[in-house]
Amino acid sequence: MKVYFCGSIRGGREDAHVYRRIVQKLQSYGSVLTEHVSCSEISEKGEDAVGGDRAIHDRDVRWLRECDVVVAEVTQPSLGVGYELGRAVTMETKVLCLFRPASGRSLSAMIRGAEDSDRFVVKDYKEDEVENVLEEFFNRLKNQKKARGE
Ligand code: 6K6
Repeated sequence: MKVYFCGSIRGGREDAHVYRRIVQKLQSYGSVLTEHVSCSEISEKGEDAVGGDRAIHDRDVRWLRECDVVVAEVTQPSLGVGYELGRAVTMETKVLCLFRPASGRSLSAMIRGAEDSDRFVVKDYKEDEVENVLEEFFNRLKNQKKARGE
């Protein structure tokens, strides 16, 4: 299973510790293509990659095409994460969005309103529930795949 994890970089790094927890759990289900999003060393500048922003964009879109599932932490608003989610919807990839209401923020209607409880799932959670929420989602995903004979 290839998992694409989305989390804010230039949108702000306040939730990096939550991203680390999520990526750690996701690694028990398969390979996380975007592990770097959870690195504590990355600043809000988003660090330069060889080839600059074009190379980052093109590699990430290629990984989005390759992955089996997208998991996004959407509490910290990020243009990049919103863009990735829009691309994932067009690719008909399964998406789980995780939002923490305790942040005091209100999730964008374009994310909350995309929920269809099948391909695009939005889940409100508390930080200490994160592993259980992922467990539940991936168990359901596994059962759906089994039912389809995949
Ligand atoms: C190098 C090492 C760490 O970061 C870099 C360079 N920057 C990026 N590398 C990879 N993916 C990126 C980078 N900047 C943004 N993204 C993608 O956009 C990630 O997959 C995130 O989910 C999302 C964050 O977007 P912003 O708008 O918050 O930066």
